[in-house]
Amino acid sequence: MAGLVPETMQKVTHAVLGAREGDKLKDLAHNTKDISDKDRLTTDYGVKQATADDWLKVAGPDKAGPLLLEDPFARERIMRFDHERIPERVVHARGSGAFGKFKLFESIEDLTFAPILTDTSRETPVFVRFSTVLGSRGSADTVRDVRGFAVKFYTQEGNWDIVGNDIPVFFIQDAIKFPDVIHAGKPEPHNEVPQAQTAHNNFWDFQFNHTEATHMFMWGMSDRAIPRSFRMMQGFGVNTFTLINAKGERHFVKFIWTPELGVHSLVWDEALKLAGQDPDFHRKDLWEAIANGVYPKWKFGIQVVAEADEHKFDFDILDATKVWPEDLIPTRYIGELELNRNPDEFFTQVEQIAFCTSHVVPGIGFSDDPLLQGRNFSYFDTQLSRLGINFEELPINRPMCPVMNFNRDGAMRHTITRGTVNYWPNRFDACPPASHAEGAYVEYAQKVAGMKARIRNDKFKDHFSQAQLFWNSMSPVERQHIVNAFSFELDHCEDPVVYSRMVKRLADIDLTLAQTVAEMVGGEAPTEGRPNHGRKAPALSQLEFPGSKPTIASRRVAILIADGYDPVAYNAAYAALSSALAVPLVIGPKRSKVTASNGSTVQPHHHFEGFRSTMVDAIFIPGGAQSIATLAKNGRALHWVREAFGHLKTIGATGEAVELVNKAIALPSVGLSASGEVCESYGVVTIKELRPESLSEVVEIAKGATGFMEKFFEGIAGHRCWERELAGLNAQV
Ligand code: HDE
Repeated sequence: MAGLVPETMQKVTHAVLGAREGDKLKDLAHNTKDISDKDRLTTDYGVKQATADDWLKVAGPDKAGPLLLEDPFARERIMRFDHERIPERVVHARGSGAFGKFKLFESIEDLTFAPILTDTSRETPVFVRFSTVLGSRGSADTVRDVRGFAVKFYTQEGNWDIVGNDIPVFFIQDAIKFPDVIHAGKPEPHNEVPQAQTAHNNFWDFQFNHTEATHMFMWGMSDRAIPRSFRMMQGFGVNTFTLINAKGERHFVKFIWTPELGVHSLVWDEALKLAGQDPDFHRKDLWEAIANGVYPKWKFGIQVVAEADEHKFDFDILDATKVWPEDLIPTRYIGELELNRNPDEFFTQVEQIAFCTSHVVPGIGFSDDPLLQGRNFSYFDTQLSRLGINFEELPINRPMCPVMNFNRDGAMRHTITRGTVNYWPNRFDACPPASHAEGAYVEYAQKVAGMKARIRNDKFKDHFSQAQLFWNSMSPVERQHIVNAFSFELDHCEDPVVYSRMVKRLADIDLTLAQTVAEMVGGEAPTEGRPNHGRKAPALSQLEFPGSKPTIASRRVAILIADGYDPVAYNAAYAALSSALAVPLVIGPKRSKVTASNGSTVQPHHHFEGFRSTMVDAIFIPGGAQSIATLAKNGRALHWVREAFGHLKTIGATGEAVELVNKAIALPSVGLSASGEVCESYGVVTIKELRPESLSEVVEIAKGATGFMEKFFEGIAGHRCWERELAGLNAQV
C-alpha cells in the first residue's frame, strides 16, 4: 500500500464532508461563524483593516484624490461586491426556505427497502425551499402562479430530493416542451413585460395551441395559485417514481405533502394588493411562524400502483398532466415533515441549495414518465451553470454520509483528497465500487422494448377529461373564483385572437364557464361545448378538503384602536388571542402611545397607513365612545373595515364598534346588533360588552370556551366567511 494511506483518506472524508450520524445543523456548524463586537474587520486573506471608509489616495487639505490602484483593501471590497450575484434560477428564482425534520410513523417495507421509508426510529434532517415559478428573484410573493415545494432529505444513504409543486399536475407531458411553456409564461421578449404574471398574450396563446396544458391551467386559475401561506399548501411530487422492495418487486408511486393547517388561499383582490403592500408576505409569514414556535407540519403520503396494474386505468399513470384520483388510488399517509428552524443566511442556504430530481436513494427509483426523465437531465445541468461543477460541496448541499470518488478538480474545488491515485481500478484497490450488501444503488432490471421514435401512446392524447373532472369537483365558490381568474387574465390579453380562441377552448371544459368568461372579456360566446362526463373527485376541492383541524394558531388578528378605547374588551381579546397562539397586532391612527378610557396606554404595532387589512386574517374592534368617534372620522380606518369585509374576513366588534362596522360596510341586510347576547351575521361577531371579570375568565376565553370569543375564533379558524360571498355582499362594499 505504499503511497496511499486509506485511513487518512477515511479521516479526510469525514472531517471535510460531515459525519455519518448527527444532524445537518451540526454539520453546517463547521462552516458557520457568528459575527460580534469581538470581531475585527479583516481582508479575505486575514489582514486587519484600519478603515472601511477611505480609499488610499493622494490627498491633502484642499485636494480630494486621486485614488491609488495599489490599495488592496479597497480593490478587494469593490471586486468582491461586483461579483456578488450569481445567475438566478431560470425558473423558481424567487423562494424562501427552512430547516426541519422528517419522521416516518409507518414502515412501508412491503414496498421499499429504503431505510428512510422503513425505519420508524429515524429522524431525517431536511431543508425545504418554497418558490414561485415565473417571477425573478425580486418579484412579489403573492402573484398568481404555481408554487414550488422542494424537499432535500439528508439521509444516511445520501441525499434524496423531492422537487415538487403545490399543484399535482403539469403543463406538458414531455420534457422537450419545457423551454416553450416557460418562454410563453415569462415576460414577453420584445419589452420584458409583464413580470411574474400569466396575464398576457403569449401565455394564453401557448395554452390554446397546446391542448395538453388544459388540465394544468384550470388548476392555475383556481385558488391553489394564490396560497395564503406556504404553510397552508399541499405539495406534490407530480411525477411518477417507483419503490423497490427487498423481494425485488416494483411499485409506481406518487408523493404528497398535506399541511396540518389545511389548504387555504388569499382572495384575488388581496393578492394583487399585497404584491405592492408587502411583496415579501409569504417569506415573512414562514419566518414569523417558525420564529414564534408555531412550526408548520405536513403529513407525507404515497399513492401506490402495483407494476401489474400499470395499464388498468383510463389515463396513463406516467402522464404528468393527470392526477391519480383518490377514489381509485387512495393516499396512504406514512410520515410527517416539520419545519422548525429559520436559515442563518439566505444566500448560502436558500439561494445555494441545489435540488435534482435524479437524487434518489437505494429503494427508490424513476419511472418512464417522459417529463421526469427530462427533469433528471435538466436539474443537474442547471446547477452546473448556476453554481459550478463543485456545487455538491457547498455546505447546504453536501450529504451527511461519507462521499468519496474520483471526480476531481474544477473551479472552486474545496475537498483536498490525499493519495496518489485518482482513477478506478487502481493498484491499491482504493475506493472500489460498493456491493449490493454494502448499500450500493442497483438499478431495477426493467425490461424495455419498443420502437425508437418520437411518439406518445394514445392515452396521453386525452387532454380534456381530467380538466372536466377538476371543474366538476369544485364547490360553487371555487368555480366563481375560476371564472373571475379567467376574466382577469384574458382581460389583460390585448390580442383578440388570443382571448377569442381561449374562450372557445373553455367550452371543451364547460359551456357555461366559456359563455360567462366570453361575456366578461369580449369574446364571442360559444354555443356548443364538449360533452361532460360528469365524474367528480372530491379531494381536488380545497374547500371540501378533509382532514385538517381548524385552528387560529399563527393567524394574524388586527385590533383597531384610538384614544378612549375600551381597555377591558381590548385586554380580553389580546390575552385570548395570544394564548391561542394567534398573533394580535394593534393598529392605531399613529404608532405613538394610545390612551384607553381608564388612562392606561398601549403602543400600537403599526398605524393605519403603514399596515393594511390585507396583511391580517381577521380584525377585532373594541368599543369606547371616544375611540369609535375618532375611527369613524378616519377614512383609512373605515377602509380597513370595508376591505376586511370585502375580503371575507371575520370581524369582531364590541359596544360602540358595532356601529363603526355598520357605517363602514353600509349594508343594512347584514343586520348587526350590539345586544347583551353574542350575535353573528355573515362572519361579523358582535356583543355589547366583553367583560371578563377575572384572569381565570380570560383563560377560559382563551380556550374558546365562552360565547363571543368562541364564535370569533370559529370564524378565524374557518379562514373566510364564504356565505358573505355566496350572498354577493363582498362585491357591494
Ligand atoms: Fe422544475 N426546474 N422543471 N419543475 N422545478 C427547476 O432547477 C425543469 C417541473 C421545480 O427550490 C430548475 O435548480 C424541467 C415540474 C421546483 O431550487 C430547472 C421541467 C415540477 C424547482 C428545472 C420541469 C418542477 C424547479 C431551475 C420539465 C413539479 C425549484 C433551477 C421537464 C414537480 C427548486 C433549478 C428550488 C427548478 C427544470 C418541470 C418543480 C431548470 C426541464 C413538473 C420546485 O432545472
